[in-house]
Formats: sequence, structure tokens, C-alpha cells
Amino acid sequence: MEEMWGETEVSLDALKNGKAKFFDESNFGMFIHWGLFSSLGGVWDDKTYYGIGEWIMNPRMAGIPVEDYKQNAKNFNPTGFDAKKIAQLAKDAGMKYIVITSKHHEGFAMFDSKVSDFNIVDATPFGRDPMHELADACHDIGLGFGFYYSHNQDWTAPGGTRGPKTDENGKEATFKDYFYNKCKPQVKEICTNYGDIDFVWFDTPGDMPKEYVVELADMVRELQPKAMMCSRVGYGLGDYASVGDMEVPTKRIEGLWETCDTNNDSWSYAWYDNNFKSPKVILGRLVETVARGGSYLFNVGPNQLGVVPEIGAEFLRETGKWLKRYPQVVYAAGASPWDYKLPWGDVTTKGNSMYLAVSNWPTDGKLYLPRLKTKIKSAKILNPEGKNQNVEFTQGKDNWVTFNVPYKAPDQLISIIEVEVNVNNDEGIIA
Ligand code: H79
Repeated sequence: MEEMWGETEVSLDALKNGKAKFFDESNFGMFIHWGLFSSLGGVWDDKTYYGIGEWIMNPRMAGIPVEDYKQNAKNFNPTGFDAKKIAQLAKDAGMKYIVITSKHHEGFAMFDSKVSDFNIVDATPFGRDPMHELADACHDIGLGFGFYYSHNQDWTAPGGTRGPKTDENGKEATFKDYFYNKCKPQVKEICTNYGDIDFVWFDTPGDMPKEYVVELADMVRELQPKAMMCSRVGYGLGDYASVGDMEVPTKRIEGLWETCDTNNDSWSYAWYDNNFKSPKVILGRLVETVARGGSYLFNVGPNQLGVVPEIGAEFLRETGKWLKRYPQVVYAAGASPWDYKLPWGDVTTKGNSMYLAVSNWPTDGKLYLPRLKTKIKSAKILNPEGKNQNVEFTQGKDNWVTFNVPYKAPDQLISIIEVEVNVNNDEGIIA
């Protein structure tokens, strides 16, 4: 976990007071990066900039002047945006919640803001509040919902980190000006106007002064007591830790945490970015994250019309079909008894069961488990049609287990062998 993403220390209150239960058991959510940058799709002035699309304004990419960037809002008319369809996609994918960018570093509010008119309702021909539509769609369909908000960086607001150093009148602007004129009042809006929200996802606290972070976090707690706050708020004030962008940790991490990953290489839509993760890769990374003890927040980037690119959407639906076959492997599942990934895949647990999620099915009919400290009662290949198949095994003196498995992988994506053991996994390490 890298420092730049903010703190990884979190308080344990959320677990103690029970508000973490939904997050803890979900294990799979949808992240959505959508903003004014989506209208550019990686292109400025007829030139394509490779990288993460939402950073196009930055000097290391196109270096777009603030005024030019703001003018572009006139061209943003995402008439294809359909909140219900996106919520349905998340549901079909087997995701349990959605977190969407209400304002990214560019400073453009994707919601109806009375605080700054650089927002989707006032500055574009679109004139709708898509955050409202999505919040409602999630509530209706039974998904959790939350907002991403870039609280420190704001590249277009006077005084925001990496933003203009003066205001419209040429007067010097400080971070304090930005904080009280825009950041705090906008966070108040997203925490007031969209009903109960489940997540508030801040990002890149950098060296934002602690007093402001505390003030912001206190306000969120007061307005949305049930919302889970991501550790990237800074100074250890979050409810759950967020590890580095696109990082699936290689070692077990205790406590509540989440990894955020994206469906291709960019977070926001970029026309050239077709490097979509296949259902097998998505599922592999999801299972690996759960096996290390965490939750997987998987991103899609709707385009200039507000539509999720179809290849990514289709891959998510396939992912969801697998999760319907083996829901027990992911939802409310615990970490692997092993601290690391195994050669053929990974392991999740629940009660007296271990789920061996086999991505690389062995070609020689033998699957090994290293040093298991408890006796195995039974092992079976899970079959979605209900025809589970018992698996023969031997448990050697050195506690290595050998399973005799068929030569052909039972599932084209990831096959599951359920292993019943004597010890309840929730009560202690068994490997
Ligand atoms: O919202 C996503 C990213 O935009 C955000 N976090 C995730 C969830 C993020 N904020 N900061 N960073 C990521 C660090 C980004 C650094 C870089 Fe770059 C952006 C490296 C490559 C692109 C700036 C532009 C430095 C080189 C080019």
C-alpha cells in the first residue's frame, strides 16, 4: 500500500457498531468514473493523449488551460445516459453497490450544485442530474450507493490543490477559500440531497491540512452516520482502508479494506482503450482480493453519451453468470487460510468450508494443497446443475493434500472444489 493513496489505518468503530456489515459481506462493487473528461475520451485539439483519461487536463498530458476546459462543458450532452440500465448492469454483474465520481480532480460537479455553476445541470445542454437518477435507480433495485469526491485536488477551483492560484478578480486564493467556498459545501450537498448513501469515497488527500480533513469527516459522520468512509479521506479517519489503485495485494491484510481496479487501463472512457479484462481475469482478481481478506471495487467508464462500452458490459454480465453459479465463494466469504496465492488459483472460506477456486486446472489429474493443519471430511466439485461430483483425496503425514481430479476443467472460467474440514475457518487459521 502506497502512501500517496492516503492512510491505510482505520478505526474499528465501523465493525463494532455494525455499520460495516453490508460492506464486509458484499465483497464486490461497481466503481464508475464519469465526468466532463468523458466527453473528451482521451482527445484534445484533435490529438490523442494516452494514459488515464480523467487526467487529460494535467500538464503531463494535454495541459489544457482552465478556461478552455470549462468551455468544453457546452459540448457535453450525454443523452444516452440511462441510470436504470447501469444499475441493472451492476446487478447482473453480481455487484452489490455502486460508487460514482460526483466530482473528480477536474472540479466539474456531475450533480446539481448550488455552490458552483461548473456542474452538469447549469453548464451543459444536458441539464439533468444523473447522480439523482442513479441514486434512485440503486435504491429501487436494491444496490448500495455512494459518491466519490475529490476533496483535495480541484484543478479548476481557485485555491484547490493544483488549481488556479487566483480567483476571477485576480485576488489570491488559498486552500481555505477552496475548502469553504466549494469543497465543504459540495460535500454537504452530496450528503444531503440524495437520501441515505452507503459510501463516501474521498481520494488523494496529499498534504491537505488535518484540520480541514477532520472538519469534513465530522460533517459526513453527522449527515450520513451509516455511510462507510474510505481511508483516502486522510489521517486515519476512514472506516475501511483503500489499497493502491489497481493493486491486488499479495499478502493477507487484516481489517476492512477494498481494492479499486478498472475494466481496462484507464478509469474514465478513452476511445483507444480496448484492453478489457475478460470475465476470467475479473473473477480471478475478485477471488484473489477476497482471499486476501478484502473487497473488490471494479470500475467502468461511461462514454461521452453516458453509455458503458459494450465489450466491458458484456464481460461483466458473463462475470455475473459465474457468480450466480457459485455465490458462496464470494459473498460473505472469508480469507484464505494461506497468506498467499497458490499456483492453481486461490481459496476462500465460510464456516467449515473452503472453496478452492481453480483458475489453472491441472493437466495431470492432481491438485495439491500445501500443509493443511486440519483433517478433510469431504471434497466435491461444485456443479451448477446440481450434479456435484465427489473428489478422492489423500492427506499425507506432512499434511500435504492430493486431490484426484478429472483431466478436463469442470468450468470454463474458474472451477470450484468445496472442501469440508473439521475446524471452523472463522475460528482460526487452519494452514
Ligand atoms: O480516480 C482514479 C485516478 O484518477 C485517481 N485515483 C483513481 C481512483 C488518481 N489520482 N491521482 N492519481 C490517481 C495518481 C496519478 C498519477 C498519474 Fe500521471 C496519472 C500517473 C500517470 C497518470 C500525471 C499524469 C503523472 C503522469 C501523467
